[in-house]
Amino acid sequence: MPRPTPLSAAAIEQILPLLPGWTHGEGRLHRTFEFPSFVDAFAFMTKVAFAAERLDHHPNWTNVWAKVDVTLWTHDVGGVTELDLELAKAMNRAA
Ligand code: H2B
Repeated sequence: MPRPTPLSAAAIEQILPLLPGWTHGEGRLHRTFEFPSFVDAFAFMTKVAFAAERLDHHPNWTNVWAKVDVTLWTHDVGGVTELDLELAKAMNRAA
């Protein structure tokens, strides 16, 4: 399958209002999700795991108790692509 191409910083900034909570910098998208409990955070991560598998695109994330810190980029092209936007949308839906 052909790999997507990195989006320009200007294109990402234009799309960002459609992705509440996400910020952009240095070729990455970032959002911190906070939940009422560890179980809620883990349920979110489980939902997102299935979405990530469906997309064949996976988040870089860390979980500390009820917080999930997410950074998205497309590793093999070294920037943000449509796949990251799709995964960010899926994460907002899951939260
Ligand atoms: N996820 C992310 N974030 N970046 C990638 O480049 C990537 C991925 N590559 N998930 C996928 C898997 C690739 O390894 C498979 C073979 O398509």
